[in-house]
Amino acid sequence: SKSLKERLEELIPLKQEEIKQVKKEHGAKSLGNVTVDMVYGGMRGIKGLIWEGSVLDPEEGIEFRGLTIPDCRKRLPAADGGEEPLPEGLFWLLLTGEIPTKEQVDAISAEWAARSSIPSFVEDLIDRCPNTLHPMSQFSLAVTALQHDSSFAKAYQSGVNKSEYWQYAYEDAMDLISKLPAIAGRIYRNVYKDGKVPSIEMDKDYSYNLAKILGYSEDKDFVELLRLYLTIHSDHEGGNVSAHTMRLVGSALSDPYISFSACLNGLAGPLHGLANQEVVRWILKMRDEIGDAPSDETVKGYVWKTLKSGKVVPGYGHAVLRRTDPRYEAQREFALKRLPQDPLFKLVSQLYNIVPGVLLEHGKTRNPWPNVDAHSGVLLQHFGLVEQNYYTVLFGVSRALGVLSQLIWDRALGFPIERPKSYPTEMIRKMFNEQ
Ligand code: FAM
Repeated sequence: SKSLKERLEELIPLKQEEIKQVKKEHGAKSLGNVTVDMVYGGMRGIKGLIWEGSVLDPEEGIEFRGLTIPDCRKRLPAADGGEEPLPEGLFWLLLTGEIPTKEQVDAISAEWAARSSIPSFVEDLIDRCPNTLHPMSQFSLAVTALQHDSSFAKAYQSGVNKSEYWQYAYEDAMDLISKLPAIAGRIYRNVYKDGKVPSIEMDKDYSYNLAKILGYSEDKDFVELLRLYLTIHSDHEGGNVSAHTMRLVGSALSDPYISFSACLNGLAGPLHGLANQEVVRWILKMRDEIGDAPSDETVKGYVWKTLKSGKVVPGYGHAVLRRTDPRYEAQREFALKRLPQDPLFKLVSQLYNIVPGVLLEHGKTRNPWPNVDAHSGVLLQHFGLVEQNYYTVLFGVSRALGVLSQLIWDRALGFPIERPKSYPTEMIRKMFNEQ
């Protein structure tokens, strides 16, 4: 059967042709009106990006190349003896739009393991970070340092033809994804353990190896959780902060490493990927204040206290979604099956019954339902990975699959440098006062 790169090579000219046709037929049509409110409102609702891998519907949630999360859990290959999809398969799906065979997925696992070692200067760099430097900052700086070996940057310097850019972007993307467990694992071991980093097993899948390097691979349920986790956090269409940062920085032909490092810095914001850390902090604080088995009324009081002190309830709300995040639902299903009695999971469930009502009564939040981050942390806590400042690193490992697959397409399709128009407020006033 075909390798991923061979299949991609076949698909690229077809997509280039399709886009040529779409532009010819529909190029001059309008995708909608842009109001002044939208421009001040974080560009919410402005249709301004092409993103092939996934699309987010406010009601249906995320679809990866047309597959919902339940579809992916059913149809993507699982590990031998496992149930959850292997993220290797999701990566194949994101890149090609096709569901790979188990054999193709195994080939990706083997390739990623084979490319996994990191240069010793990057190890030294991570080792020299103080334990007090946030894991996301360490992650981002290690990824930047990997740029040392970027084939894309070298090819650009040597003046390669732009029709070949995607091939170098592909090689960098594969290398970078492969090296993330070694980086993420080293940061974890340095900050929270004794700094000794176990080696990767060449005949094991990506999630197993990440679990091993973190120190949790003996628990099969944890490895399964990681497979699910890495699959569902991968992609969430193009406009979210991390994905859009990747697109924007990559559009200057910055190589995949420094583009992804920028993406990670966006993910590290508390309104975006860092929310998973914030959720656990907030729940543990709640437990300290009101105990393990609080009444609904006491929980309600705690939520109101958060809102009245001018803070957000982390893990709730979404810029696009208008229902419970299917990524939350998938994690809830996992918990109901494998850890139904876990006390923190019970608190999370209780919050699910209470927070949306409070947010509705509060009356500001457009979407009162939980997002992905409301659930992920308590699952990790259950398996002993209790260091919440580390959680966004795992989100970052997963997000690499989505943003790097799109970056390869960006280069294959010759997408131009991004350059939207901006105005000062004074010009907006003049523009309309004079009409
Ligand atoms: N708690 C309290 N207030 C909230 C809220 C929440 N969970 N979610 C939204 N609001 C407020 C929001 O701050 C805004 O207030 P102001 O008018 O005073 O500025 C108002 O409700 C309207 O906001 P919105 O239109 O409903 O949401 P946005 O599209 O502006 O923002 C989020 C979306 C996700 C940034 C926002 O819901 C939020 O801050 N949630 C908590 C943080 C969080 O969980 N982020 C993770 C999102 C996740 F899916 C991810 O990116 N990984």
